[in-house]
Amino acid sequence: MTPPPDIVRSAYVDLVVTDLERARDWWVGLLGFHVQAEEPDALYLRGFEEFVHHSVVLRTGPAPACARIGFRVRTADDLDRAERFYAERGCPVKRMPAGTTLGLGETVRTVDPLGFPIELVHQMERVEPLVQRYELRSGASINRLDHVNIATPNVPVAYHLYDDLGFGLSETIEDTKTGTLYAAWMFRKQTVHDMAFTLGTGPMLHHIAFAVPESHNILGLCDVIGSRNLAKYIERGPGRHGVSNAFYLYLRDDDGHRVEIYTTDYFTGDPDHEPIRWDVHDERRRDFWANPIVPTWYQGSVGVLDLDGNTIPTRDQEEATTEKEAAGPRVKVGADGLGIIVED
Ligand code: 4SX
Ligand code: FE2
Repeated sequence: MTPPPDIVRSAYVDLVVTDLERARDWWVGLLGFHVQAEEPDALYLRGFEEFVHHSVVLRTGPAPACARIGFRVRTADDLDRAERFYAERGCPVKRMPAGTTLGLGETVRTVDPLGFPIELVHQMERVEPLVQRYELRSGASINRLDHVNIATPNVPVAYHLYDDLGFGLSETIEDTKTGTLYAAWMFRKQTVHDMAFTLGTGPMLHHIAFAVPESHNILGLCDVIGSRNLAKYIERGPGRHGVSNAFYLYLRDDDGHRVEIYTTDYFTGDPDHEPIRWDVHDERRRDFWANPIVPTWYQGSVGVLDLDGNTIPTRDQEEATTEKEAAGPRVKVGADGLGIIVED
């Protein structure tokens, strides 16, 4: 096995939207993303602390989907390592020449063993810093892409893949008695996560999260949403996460893409950093104030596309299978084992 590519961070997502002007009103007009570039069928967006071309591409298409999840790698050689890493695992791999996507150099595209379309890039176009262009900020004052959360029917398999890719583990939700792993948060950059895994029907994109400066930016966005009578877009929160300690809000756009606004998690870069393991029965794990989580948050996700743009079929979440669990009530694990309990 070759060494994995040196992934610096999760860097971008390419999303399919069904009405680009409606999406612009939401992503730019309401949330406050900066439009770096536009084409007749695409918008290239970034936050104000991003120094490269984009962290989101919105492209018009027939049905909402996630076309790609992008990772930035440290050197051009890491693209070769990426090609070998995924090929060794039986994944289709395609090299795309520089400029295939506006703002990106050469990339490696694959569909990973979990069924997700992953793209790795080294060279990204550097653009004008906007960090202190406060007069341009609006909405939630979006700073940067923080993480991508994927829904997958088998979280341990996802954990092992990203462990092989050199990701660190920051937090888990597990049944400390049976050892069942329900969710995991993993990082390359030195924060709580670049990728997280939610147990559920997959492969599907669960959400993408953007860091904003402070919790008041989230509360301010909520007030604007209230004033404009747009509360239908709020799915969960605002609140304080147990896992990650971040302050959060989840929104769904008109196509069902789930966007988390996220702020003030913690540093994970010490060499002896230890993961925090939450028991699945701890009511504070997902909301530190123990507010209940709306069921749609566990259920709704958006499908992903293969290298030819076709929707990848999904598998349902797997039911708990350990011996101890089999002896008790049958538990559907999509809701961390608690929300939905199926009696035999
Ligand atoms: O719901 S959780 O508190 O487990 C959580 C969800 C923590 C951090 C996240 O980024 C997230 O999406
Ligand atoms: Fe998140």
